[in-house]
Amino acid sequence: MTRVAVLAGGVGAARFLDGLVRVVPPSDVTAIVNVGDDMEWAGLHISPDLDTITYTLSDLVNPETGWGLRGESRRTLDRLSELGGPDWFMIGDLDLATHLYRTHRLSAGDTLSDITRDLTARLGLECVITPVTDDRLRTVVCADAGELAFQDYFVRRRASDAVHSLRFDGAESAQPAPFVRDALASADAIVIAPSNPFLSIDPLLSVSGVRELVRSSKHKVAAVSPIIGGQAVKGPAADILQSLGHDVSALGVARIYAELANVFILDQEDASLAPAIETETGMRVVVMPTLMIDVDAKMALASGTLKAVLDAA
Ligand code: FO1
Repeated sequence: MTRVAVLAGGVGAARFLDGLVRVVPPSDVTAIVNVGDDMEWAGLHISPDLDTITYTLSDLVNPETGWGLRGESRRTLDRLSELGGPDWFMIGDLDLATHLYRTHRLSAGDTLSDITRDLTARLGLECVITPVTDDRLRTVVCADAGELAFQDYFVRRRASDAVHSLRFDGAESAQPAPFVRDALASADAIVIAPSNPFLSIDPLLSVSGVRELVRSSKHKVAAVSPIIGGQAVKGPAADILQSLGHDVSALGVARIYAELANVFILDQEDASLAPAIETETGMRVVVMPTLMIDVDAKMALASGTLKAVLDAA
């Protein structure tokens, strides 16, 4: 039995987990998921990263976007738009059911982690998917335009603002959700998924005690680079590295993770950076293909990452 905990954001993490649950028994996997992207939309609670991971692992995700549900329409959104309601965030007709269900249960006093457990069980998933916290946590992006709520920055303004800094509203008091501490402490391996280090992983780590737990487990932690050839596989990670004054490369990411991880998974395209990363950060660098273009690639990345971290531990 190899228990694996994965610190997870959205699409990149979902793809990594999709490979992981095919190479180890899914019941040995816990995804600890960012909720800094959560928002209230038309009175509903939306948890994009939890849903992206849940839909991907249950093979329901829209393969073109990597989020939302396959085959859904936007009829409700179009009608909402005609009524003058919010229409800049694409909530599909089938996805809407998840938000209705979640919001209804939250308003009845249930926790986000309980609701997520029930949703994932309904979909037949055997792995644990848990929000990092049941408390309110919201990523706020500080830019020239002022303080922007995460989805305002990311979707409405198309991540076009230079990011000056980020803060995580609620982090001071947010407590880990019930299984988070245990999952980290009892894991044989912890993987920092190829997610955005600033927008997906940092909010997770800001929850009380989580960074400390990961740091003290450093011998069993691997981080997978979300940057290949100086570019993000998806999203604004490269732009944010730049605007926050980091090296726009896998080396820049490795410096950020050096305090937390023992192993750094580097794409083959960046193999020439391996010696510099090892010397500068002390992490063991393992080079492999990290682009998750199909199921085989996802499985190879997951098993390669696991082997690297277990060998090094
Ligand atoms: N991303 C977009 O770029 N545009 C959207 O309209 C959008 C809607 C959306 C609805 C539900 C959901 O679960 C995710 C959605 N996303 C959308 C993705 C989401 O903004 C990001 O993937 C994450 O928050 C970043 O990890």
